[in-house]
Amino acid sequence: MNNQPIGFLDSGVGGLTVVKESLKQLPNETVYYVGDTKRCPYGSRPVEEIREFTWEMVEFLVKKGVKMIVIACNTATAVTLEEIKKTLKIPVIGVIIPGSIAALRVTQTQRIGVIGTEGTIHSGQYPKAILSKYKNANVFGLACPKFVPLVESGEYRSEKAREVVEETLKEMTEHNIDTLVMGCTHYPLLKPLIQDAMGESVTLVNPGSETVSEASMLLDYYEIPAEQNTDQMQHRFYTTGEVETFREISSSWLPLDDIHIEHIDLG
Ligand code: I24
Ligand code: DGL
Repeated sequence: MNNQPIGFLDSGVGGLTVVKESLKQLPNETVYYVGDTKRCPYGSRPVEEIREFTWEMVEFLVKKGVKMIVIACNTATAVTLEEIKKTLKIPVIGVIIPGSIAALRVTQTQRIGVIGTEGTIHSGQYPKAILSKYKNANVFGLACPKFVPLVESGEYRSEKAREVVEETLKEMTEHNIDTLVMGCTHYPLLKPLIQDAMGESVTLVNPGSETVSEASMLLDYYEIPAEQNTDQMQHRFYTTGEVETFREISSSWLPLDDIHIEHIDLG
């Protein structure tokens, strides 16, 4: 048993989609979340910047005494997971391997699409993870740089959003895939529009929820799950941006009242 928190990190607020899964699948666990909202988005930044910023968040969480780190951001996972895993003594997981395993689990044709930011798609980490488990799979990547701004504009249910999603994914519909990995924290919010654009025959995979399932298994493997939820557990959210904006988004998204949010400076 280990009641220390699990650390989640993300480029901003998108990783709250992963935290929501954690609150559901791991209700005994305390969440410490750091979101680099001031420097968000990471998706189109140079690899060197993504590395540096991600390391700053990792070091912050390690100092807070977390027992495990979940890199909730696909872009940060793509660029840094391997070196962070090698360097830290605590377990570190990213969203790409669990998302890839889930894609192979659900596909029947081994024709898999992956959508994400430019950083994630250009890294080639999703095809690498999928092909390392099944070399005859066909993996089709597509960067969708318009999707994050669409969600962050708050208009992710609008007619305009539907048009942007449909137009962007047109190319993906030509590959005859049966499975599509939503390889970005924000895309689960666009799920209904993505499903409509791809058609009912395509199964959508949310790497965030798969990652929390993997975290759950790892907690058991290392014998470090928290004991049955005591009322003193206190989730903490740290943002490099404005606390009030973070509060609006997190309180409308997460089933928590009285969210503890602090501003921090990194770098
Ligand atoms: N959703 C996201 N980011 C935003 C937003 C949003 N504004 C409205 N909605 N803003 O990401 C990001 C830029 N901010 C961040 C805070 O500091 C200042 C800059 C997706 C969030 C996924 C949990 C729409 C919205 C919302 C609540 C929940 C979900 C959602 F307001 F999409
Ligand atoms: N969190 C990022 C991801 O999952 C999306 C937002 C960004 O570009 O920073 O790739």
